[in-house]
Amino acid sequence: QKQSDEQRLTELHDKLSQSKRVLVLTGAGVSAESGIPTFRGSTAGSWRGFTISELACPEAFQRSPSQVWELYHYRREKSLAAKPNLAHVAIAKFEQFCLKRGIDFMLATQNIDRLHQRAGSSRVIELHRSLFLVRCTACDSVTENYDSPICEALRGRGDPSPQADSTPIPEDQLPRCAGCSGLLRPYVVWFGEPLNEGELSSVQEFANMSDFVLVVGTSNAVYPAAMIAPDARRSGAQLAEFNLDASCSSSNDVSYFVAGPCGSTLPKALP
Ligand code: BJW
Ligand code: ZN
Repeated sequence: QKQSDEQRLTELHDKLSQSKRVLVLTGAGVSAESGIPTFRGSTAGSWRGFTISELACPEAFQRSPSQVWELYHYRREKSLAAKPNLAHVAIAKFEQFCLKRGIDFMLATQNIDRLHQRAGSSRVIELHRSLFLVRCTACDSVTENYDSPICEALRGRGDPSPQADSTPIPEDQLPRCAGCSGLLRPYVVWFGEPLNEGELSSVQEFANMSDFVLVVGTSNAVYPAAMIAPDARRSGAQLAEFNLDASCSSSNDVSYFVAGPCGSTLPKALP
């Protein structure tokens, strides 16, 4: 069994080097080995006992901008302190390999932590945007923001334990727009909000013309990202999936399922 797993990996490695077009689609599992908790599955984190769908929505921000900012402040600081792991590095190296060989390559991630870019990936489509983008709720201007902390009132806040101080921070002390002083929000894609249509369709088109789609560290529970691989499969792409847990498959028609931590499996599979 062990030997045949190795043989499958070698076979996948060879097929990838002979491909013309490859899409890599990643989710939270790719950052798990950097110490960033996932949303679902055995590596899931929790924040004050809430589920992600309770807080990652416009209604939660309307109800309590302080609470939602505490959560995103916590995740910004955690991501800034984290380092890319061997899976991020293997993907960045694979992009360079593809560039040299004339293989068309695209990386689309659901992650908002920017660890792919920090590992050296240069063309990254951030389907759910980024922890380091903010948008003004008054004038709609979007800016990049790496301040740590993002505002003084959030310093030391955001502790994930249910016993943490959750006294609301007054709105005028939350992150504000430099232009119009309106309230800023994290510019990530919350439930019920559309993904960037142009970016999504460019990923879908690319996927549907790919020889291979590599699905890495995602539970495939969130749409429309969860449709990309099964759609590509119907258009003729082969799927290779990398997950700790075999029950997370994106499609029942995966050519290669590689179980295990992707920081160990990806470096073996990717040329
Ligand atoms: C490892 C590992 C290791 C661990 N190695 N593996 C169709 C059907 C039903 C519902 C819908 C539908 N279409 C739309 C919806 C509604 C909704 C939705 O999908 N709901 C589902 C819950 C059913 N979708 C939306 O609302 C989307 N918007 C939309 O559709 O808009 C339509 C619209 C059009 C026009 C006008 C208005 C609206 C938006 C979805 C946005 C999701 N955003 C979040 C949070 C925001 C950013 C943030 O705070 O982070 O994005 S949700 C959260 O889940 C986050 C993630 O990107 C996303 C996906 O999670 P991911 O990456 O798969 O992580 P996990 O934790 O689920 O899985 C980790 C996996 O890794 C596990 O499998 C582990 O086993 C594995 N793993 N360690 C390898 N070391
Ligand atoms: Zn503004």
